Amino acid sequence: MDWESFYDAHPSPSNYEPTITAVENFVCSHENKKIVLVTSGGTTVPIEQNTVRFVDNFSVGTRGSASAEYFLEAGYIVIFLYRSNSLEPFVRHFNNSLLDKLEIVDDKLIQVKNSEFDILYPILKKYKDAKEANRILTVPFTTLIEYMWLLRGACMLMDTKYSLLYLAAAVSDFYIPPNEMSEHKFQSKDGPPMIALRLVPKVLKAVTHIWAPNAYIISFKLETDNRILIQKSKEALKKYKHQLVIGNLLHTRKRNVKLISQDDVVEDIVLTDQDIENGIEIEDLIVSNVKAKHDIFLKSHK
Ligand code: 9Z3
Repeated sequence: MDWESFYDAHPSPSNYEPTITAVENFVCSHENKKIVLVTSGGTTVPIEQNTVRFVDNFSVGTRGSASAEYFLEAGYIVIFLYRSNSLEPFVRHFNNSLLDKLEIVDDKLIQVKNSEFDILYPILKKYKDAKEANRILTVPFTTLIEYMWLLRGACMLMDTKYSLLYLAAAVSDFYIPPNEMSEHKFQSKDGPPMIALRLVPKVLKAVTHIWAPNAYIISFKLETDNRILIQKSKEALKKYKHQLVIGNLLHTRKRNVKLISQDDVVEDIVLTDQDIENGIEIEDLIVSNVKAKHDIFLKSHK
């Protein structure tokens, strides 16, 4: 199925209109400023219409949520399109530990423990500053179909050279069309369910050629076999003609990525053990590199 038929066959999710209107208002309020769409986390593929079970993937949203923070620091306006319940910028630092950082003073007052202040303050300050200046919009999705609609809608609103599309979400290649799904929960008494997965159409070509041809576009390539990572990344660049592929391997993704550009240059970003001990995050280095590339792009597209 091609991408046009995919959108024809799968109507927009119920909350699509208000969500995309919010994106449009946000984009309009930041005209001619550098703005990035960060996609983050994995998509779910329901296997029953009344969904009890779904197919998911490993992504927890570290790449996207950390990158969104560094983009804000680098002066970008951020649209964070993320899988509901995956990691979010700023909040990610406290996901399971917030309650341990607080103490009850008396039955009218709760405060941050003294020992936690220096950790919490800078993060809370950046969060509040970004929120108060309306510099970040967070847009959740859960299913593959929700993601596909929101990606298209957001890209079409961001078709300018000031836009960076940073497509870090782990998007399923396979899905079950709703009309082929069982309506109700599978019953074990009926034996093992037979599930036929269909291919999800590749939409990157539509992103680069139709929806946002003027934007600076970065896709991510995930592999588990080191021997094919660079070759597959180069193939994607050739096929979709966008600006950059960031390649990574499942097990080393937090310490090594490769940036592959149209001129066939491969840049390696590697964190040492020392860097990791010092709390350096690879997304900090990725975002600085990407920002420099986007600045050059902007200069050459005056
Ligand atoms: C990535 O490769 C991201 O870096 C990760 C980040 C998903 C590995 P985490 O969320 O992981 O920090 O746990 N994203 C793109 C994955 C993807 O689906 N790419 C497609 C492919 O490789 C192309 S668009 O075929």
